[in-house]
Amino acid sequence: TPFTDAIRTASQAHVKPEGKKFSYGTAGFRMKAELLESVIFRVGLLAAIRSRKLGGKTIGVMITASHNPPEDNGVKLVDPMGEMLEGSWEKYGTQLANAETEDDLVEAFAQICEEQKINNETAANVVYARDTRPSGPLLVRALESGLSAVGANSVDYNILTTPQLHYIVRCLNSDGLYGTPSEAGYYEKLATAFIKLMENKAALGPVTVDCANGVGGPSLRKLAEYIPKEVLEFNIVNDDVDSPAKLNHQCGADFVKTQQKLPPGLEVTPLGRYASLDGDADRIVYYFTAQDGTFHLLDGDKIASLAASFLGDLAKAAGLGNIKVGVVQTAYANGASTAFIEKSLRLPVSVTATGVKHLHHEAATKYDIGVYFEANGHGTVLFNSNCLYLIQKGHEPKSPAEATALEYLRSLTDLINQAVGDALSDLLFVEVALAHKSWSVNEWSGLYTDLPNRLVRVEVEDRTIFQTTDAERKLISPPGIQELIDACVGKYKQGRSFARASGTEDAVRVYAEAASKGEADILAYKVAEVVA
Ligand code: NG1
Ligand code: ZN
Repeated sequence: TPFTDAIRTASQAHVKPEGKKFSYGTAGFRMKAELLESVIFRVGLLAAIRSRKLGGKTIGVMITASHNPPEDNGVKLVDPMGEMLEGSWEKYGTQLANAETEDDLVEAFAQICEEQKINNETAANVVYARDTRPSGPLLVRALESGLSAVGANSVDYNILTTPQLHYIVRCLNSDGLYGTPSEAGYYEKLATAFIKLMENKAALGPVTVDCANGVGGPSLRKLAEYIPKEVLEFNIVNDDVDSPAKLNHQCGADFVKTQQKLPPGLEVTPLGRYASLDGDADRIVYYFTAQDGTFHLLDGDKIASLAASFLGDLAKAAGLGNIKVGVVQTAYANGASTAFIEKSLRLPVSVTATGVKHLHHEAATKYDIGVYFEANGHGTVLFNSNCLYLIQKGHEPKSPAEATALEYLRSLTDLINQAVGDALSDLLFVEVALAHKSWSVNEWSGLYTDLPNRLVRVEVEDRTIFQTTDAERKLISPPGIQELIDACVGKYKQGRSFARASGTEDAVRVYAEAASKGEADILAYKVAEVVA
């Protein structure tokens, strides 16, 4: 390729740690930041190839390690419509990252270009951003060095939340139809839709948002400037991005979801609304304390249930009774949420493998309005083209009430990030749903009661032997294990349990739920023993 010499020279400044094996997984590349420099340099090469393959469409590169500790970092590619990199290309990321020498690297680059029939004269366009981690600037330089070695045009968007970069990528590839491709354009689009949706709705009182001391803090502060206090007041906490050690430490969405408790130091008023973002602001969970002080979590499943209920009602009110509203979950969704959506809301639920790309794909292809959320709070709502057509012009409202509901739906398609799960967009969406239903957190929480559950991490010699089927709910290998798990589950009322290899950590995860907390714990430990 014309870039052989440039790649070879530039690569010498970003040497691969010898013998280290890298893999582009569900979350891209993620590890201790000091191991990442060569990987990110090579991701620059991959981003350029991907852009050329797609005729010069803009590709995004996000440098973040989300909810992981401050000393970690990571990198992910964003495809033109703001989606995760197409799965079949992940192997190229792995291939480039693992090339041991400069010779191996130029050869791998040439091989991928040949396999994908890349015309290296085509322009390559790449945009990138990073979260607030201290390792970010150095890694950005490695990325820039990779991009320039292969002649890519690039724009640095500096510090953004992950979903903001996804938004910008989608804007850049949508001829101005999705929005203005800038950080300010993002705030304006969300705030305009939000203010419209909150017109004539009673104020809810302030919402307190724990920003995990990550990039969500400064971003939410800027967003809040576009929203009058009378419409919604934000109480922003844990937004110290100048003390790296505080990032995701004893705060944030992952802490609250896994520990099922308040972030220490948070002052709470009973029945107030509290939310926590993760370190790159693509996940959110809500929670509150009752009058008696007990903690109640409103996780991704509760958000999905609220969203499905609200949107299902709105579609009917708009006279769009034939629109197919559905919910996509993973095996980690609480069984009580699935039962609520199917039996009380009478809406279909699909279950996919873990990893947002699977949920996103299912929601986009199976439903007109597809609500998808992981239990940990990552998710969004997708409106397909049929639905967008009906909402925008295809459906003639038959009454003023239908016209109003249609108008609401139109604003919701602007409020809800169509590219990826987005904590800031989800935050505003939840506030709208509660305001429209005139619900307090109590009423939202009361949609259903979570089944007690337990998640256990099991260290095993080789997690790759754990192969699953049925959306990861059943093991097909090692042989005989699933039968043992079934036997354990059979002993517990409302028991459900499964084991699968984590896609992001070197471990097997065991999930169990049952009628009581004690039983869920015992079931989880019994199944963990079977797996270990
Ligand atoms: P793994 O490590 O494959 O279980 C975790 C989360 C996923 C998803 C990914 C990507 C659980 C049980 N798993 O996946 O939901 O968020 O990380 O970040 O929470
Ligand atoms: Zn995240």
